Formats: sequence, structure tokens, C-alpha cells
Amino acid sequence: MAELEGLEFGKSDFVLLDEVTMEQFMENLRLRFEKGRIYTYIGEVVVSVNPYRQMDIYGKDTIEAYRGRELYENPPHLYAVSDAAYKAMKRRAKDTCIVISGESGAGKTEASKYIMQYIAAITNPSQRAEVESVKNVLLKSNCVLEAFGNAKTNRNDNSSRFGKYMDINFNFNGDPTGGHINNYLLEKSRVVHQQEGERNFHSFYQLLRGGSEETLAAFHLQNDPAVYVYTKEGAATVIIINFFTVISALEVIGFSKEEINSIYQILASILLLGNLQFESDGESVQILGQEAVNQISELTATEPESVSKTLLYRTVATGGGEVIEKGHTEQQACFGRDAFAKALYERLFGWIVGRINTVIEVKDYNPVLHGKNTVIGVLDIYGFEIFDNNSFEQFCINYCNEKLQQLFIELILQQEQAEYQREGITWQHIDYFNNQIIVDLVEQPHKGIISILDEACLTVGNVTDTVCLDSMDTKLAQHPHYTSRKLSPSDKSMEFQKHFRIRHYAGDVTYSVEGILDKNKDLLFQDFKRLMYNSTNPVLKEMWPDGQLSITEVTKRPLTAATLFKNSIVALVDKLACKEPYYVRCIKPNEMKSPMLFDDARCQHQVAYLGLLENVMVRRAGFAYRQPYARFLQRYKMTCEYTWPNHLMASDREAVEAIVTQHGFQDDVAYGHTKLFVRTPRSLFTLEQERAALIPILVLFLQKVWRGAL
Ligand code: AOV
Ligand code: MG
Repeated sequence: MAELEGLEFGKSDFVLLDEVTMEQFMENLRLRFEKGRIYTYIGEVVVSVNPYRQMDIYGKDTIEAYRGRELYENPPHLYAVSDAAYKAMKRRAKDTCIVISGESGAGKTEASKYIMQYIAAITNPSQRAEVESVKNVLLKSNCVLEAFGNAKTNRNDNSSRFGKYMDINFNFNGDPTGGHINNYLLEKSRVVHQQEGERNFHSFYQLLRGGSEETLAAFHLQNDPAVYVYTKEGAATVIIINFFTVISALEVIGFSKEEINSIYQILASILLLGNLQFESDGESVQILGQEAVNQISELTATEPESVSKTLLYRTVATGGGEVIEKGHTEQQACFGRDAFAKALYERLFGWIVGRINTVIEVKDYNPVLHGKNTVIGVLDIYGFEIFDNNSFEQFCINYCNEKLQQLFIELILQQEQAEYQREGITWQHIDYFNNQIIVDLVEQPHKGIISILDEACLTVGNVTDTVCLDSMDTKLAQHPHYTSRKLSPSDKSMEFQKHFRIRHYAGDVTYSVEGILDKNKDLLFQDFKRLMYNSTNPVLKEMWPDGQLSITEVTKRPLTAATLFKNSIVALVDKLACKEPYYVRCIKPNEMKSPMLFDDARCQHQVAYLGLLENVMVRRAGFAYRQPYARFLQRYKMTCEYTWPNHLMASDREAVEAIVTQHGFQDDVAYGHTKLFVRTPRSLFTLEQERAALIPILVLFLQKVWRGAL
């Protein structure tokens, strides 16, 4: 067993602080960061500070040290909570989940990978081939999903641009039998446009920079991202990427050669589409460059004439049920091209996830034969974001983080309450800032921002972004977390008329309404869907099943992007809420990605909005520490004459009472049915100090015994 840390590393659990103040909290957090102790507990919650350097704390030895141990037996670590979640799942057949939160770049994705590696390492000791293969696919899926779903942003060089919730299924032996990945709203607008200093998804650069000459020639590509409109913004940035690692991961997962080829054909088509230009002679619109059209049609296994036609015309059903073809304006053609490129990528991503799911889904599981199938869920989603320009995507991402914060509040409180109730202990209430008010501002039916956006999208006629903003201003003028330039004209920080601001739990974010309705409508002309459905490439066809609908069958009012996202997040929260939760709260130490810098103001801000101080208070106001009687005895029996080396009392509980009474803190504890609850950490601290003082004496004593001196 690894040694517990000494006091020079600060307090390993924030509940042990002498006083719960922001100063003490920050002092401890900084001290631990500076000493390379990036993890600290609040009870069972792990607070993690991104070290921005490789740490030697994830190796085999460390995994062994944490395997099967209790939380307090080792220094704080992700492995300890992973093990706790695993034990709860295995011993008590509980479905558990590990929720990782924190702002962009705080270390969520890295944490999720370490958690999965730990679970993979401690399971299947007998090396059964089918379990090993499931584990392998689960681990390899990360590499593929990161290639297609991550990108460099101004906050994080490897930023997740989609949300990921992965369920890992276990059999009665505690070995993984399969899994399922849910992905949430990929930021597809990135395919066609990136902010200054940012890049498109990694996959494009991997192909362009890593693909062999033959590969690129076969896809009609040049090996220079600067040549393509969609990738030129991030072309100069070098990030170590390996095309072949991704290909080999795809192969291990079970993608066929044809499927892998189709994936890259789609990427190539997107890049070529992005370079297509249109020209209008005042009457009709033409595509500049027939060669690119031919190449796209070859890559997508469609006819060149169909590609051109789809890019230039749309089919519409008239009121009288007649179907006509309507030519695009130049602007509409550009809009259609970009919408098509985005949809191609989004469907590709969804298809890849679905394809991985078919490989890892639990097959032939018979609960009667095999016992209950239990689950550990790992949630790694995009963190709270504030950019220079915030749009629909940030609005969705930040709403999602509000929902998760809300869940944290509910579950952590609920968990405490449930524990006290189970153990027959009276509970004391602590007040929180409850962010429900912000969640409501966004999602409330009829009154919330999503409803107002939807209403504007569904209204027939020319509702512009600005008209929609006016409507929000009217309906939300009184809301304490909403404002706009019109509502507070003196506010110089909101430069433009087309902005509104939400006071989020994690800070104020100013959103631009420019293009917000288009993004919410997420319109893609039906003709593109039909074009893809009619592709002779079976992979592509499979991605576009809705292309078989004729124009008159198409649903008139599909759900908007915001509503679809809201529904998926509500379902996610429901899924999480019925599992036993474990939390990792990630903190970003600075904006420079520096391993040296602990920016006090930035860290304190995160500690405040994550509600960590309140978390400590709740943990302490009730009882800071709790331990099963047997565990408590094992650790402290040496400090009491009635319990050392063994007690003769009727129960462990009585023996524990003897220790507590001998040390005089009987007023500071409560006796639950199975656990001792200690209110202030000071009591435990006294015991710890006494134990620490006794250990050298005991060691000396034992050495003498061994040497036969006694
Ligand atoms: P995120 O997932 O929280 O952001 P990441 O997990 O991608 O953040 O972490 C950002 C970067 O910080 C990584 O690429 C690493 O360089 C570094 N890092 C994080 N954790 C560790 C660690 N434990 N050890 C070493 N380096 C680390 V976002 O996905 O943007 O919300 O959407
Ligand atoms: Mg991430």
C-alpha cells in the first residue's frame, strides 16, 4: 500500500481544513498544485487541477496500489474514485456513473481516459479473449472519437467539440461485456468556419498532412490544408497527429477497408465542396469549376449532373401539391453548399459512433444465466466556454453545463440526505446558490430562450435575428440573469445591438444573435438528402435514410437544433440521476497552458462557481467524516487500551465508542447503524496525530520483538 501523504503536501481532503474559508481552500489548493499533488478530495468528490505536464502517477504500480482499496487508504487519485465506482457496481450491483466537469481545458477528457484505462487494467484477470476484445474496442474508440470530434480552440488544443457519455456494461464477474456511446451535439459549424486561431476537426489535418501521396491523389487532394477554404485558418498550426494511428484504431474496432475508405472519401468531398464557388449572371447561377464537381461525384458515388443540380436548385412543393424546381440565388447556393458540408460531417460522425456501438453492444446476455448486467457510465462533455465571439454553439454548451451543475447540486445534497436517513442521523440544511433559475431562463416552455428561438424559427415570414432578439428583450426584461444592449444601454462591454447576455453560474457570457435562427433551424434542402440516399456507395446511403422521402412526404416542421439538444440533455440527466454518482471537478490553473502557473484569481473563480466551498460545508455541517465501524477500528485501535491489539466487546460499534470516549469527543459524533459519523475533522485529526506518534514506537517495539530483544 502506498504511503499516505505527509502534511507538507497540504490537506488531502478539504473537509480537514481548520476553517472553511475561501482563503484556506485556495491556500491548500495552491500548495498541493505546487507540490505536484493535483488531486484533492471533498469527501468522495475528486478536485483535480490540470498539471499541464506529464505526471508519473498513472503507471502500473499506481494502479496496483489503488486496486480494491478504500478511498482514504491512499493519496487522492482518479483511480480511487474509479475503484469506488467499480466496487459499488461489483459488490452492491449498483449502476454508477462518473461525472467529470469543469471548464474548457480543465482536464476532463484526459481524466476520462485515465478512468477507462484503470477500469480496463483491473478487470478480466483471467484474460478471457472476448472480454479483452471489448476492452480494446472501448479504449481504441477514444482515439477515433477524438480524431473526428476534437479540434484546436483558443481554449484548448484538443478540445472536445461533442459531448460523450459512455456506458460500460459488466457481467456478474465484474468484467466488461460491452458498452454504448451516446454523443451529444457535435459543433458542426466548425466544418465550414473557425474563429481566428482555431482549427477544423483534427481528422482533416490528419488526412491532408498524414495521408500518403497515393491516398491523397486517389481523393483528389493536395497535402496542404492552406489550399482548402475549410482548413486554411488552422493550416499553420502544427499539432502532433498521426493519421495511421487513427486508421489502425479503426481497423482494431472492426471497420472494413471499404468503410475506412468511405470515411476518407467523405472528408475529401467536404474539402472539395468548400472550394466550390458560384457565379451569377443576373439570371441564373453557375458553379465555377466542373472538375471539382466531377471529383465530388466520383467520391460520393453519384452522378456529376445530379451533384450540380442539387447545388443549384431545390425542389419545392407548391400549395396546390405541385412539385417544382426553383433555382438558388448565389447566396442560397453558398448556404446550401455549407449546410451540405456540415451535414455530411455530422452524419459521418454519428455513423462512426453507431458503428462502434454495434461492435461493443452487449450480445447474448441472459440475465437469468449471467446475473444482473451492471453499468458504469463515464461522462465527458464540452466544458463551459467563453470566447470573443459566442454564438449558438456556446449557448448550447453552456446550457448543458448549467444542467450538469444543477444535477451536482441535487445529487450531492440528495446523497448526503439519503446517507443520513439510511443511518438514522438528523440532517442539517445548508444553503446553496441554486442555478435552477438560469436553467429555467433557457429551457422553460413558452418563456425560455429556446422557446423564443423556436417560435421565431417556426413563424412563417421574415423573422430576422434582430426581431427575435427584440422578442427576447420584451419577454425576459425582468429576468435577473438576462440582459441585452437595448435593456442596459450604458453597458459598454456589450458593443453591438445584436448581443444578449446571460449571467451564467460560471460567469457572464455575451452571445451574438447573428445567424442564430439559421443555426437553430438547421435547414438542409431535401435534395441533398436524396442525392446521398441515391449514392451507390452503401456506407453513404446508410447515413441518409431520410433521403428516401419524397418532397411531399417530408415533415413540415422538424424539431429545431436547440430543442433536439435540450431533449437529449434532459434524457442524459435522467440517465445520470438514476445512477450512483461519483464526481471529478476539474480546475484549469491558468490560461497559458503552463505547468508552473497557479493563477489565483482564475482558480478562485472556478472554485466559487463550481460550488466547491459549499460542497465542503455540506460535507462538514452534517458530518465531515464517516467510516464503517470495522474500518475505523482497524485504523485507530492502537490509540486505546481497550481495543489494542483486539477488543473483547460485544460489537465493533461498542469498541469504537470506547475509543471515542477515551479521547473525549463523544459530543462530536453520531452513531449510525453501520458507520461512525464525526462532525468536525479536528477530532479525527487528534486521532491521526496520536496514531502517527504511536507508529514509530510500535515499529521499534515490533523490531525488538522480531530480534528477540523482548
Ligand atoms: P477538457 O476536456 O476539460 O477541455 P483536456 O482533458 O482536453 O480538457 O485537457 C487539456 C490539455 O491539458 C490536455 O491536452 C493535456 O495537455 C493537459 N492535461 C489535462 N489533464 C492532464 C493530466 N492529468 N496530465 C497531464 N496533462 C493534462 V474541452 O474538451 O475544451 O471542455 O471541450
Ligand atoms: Mg474534452
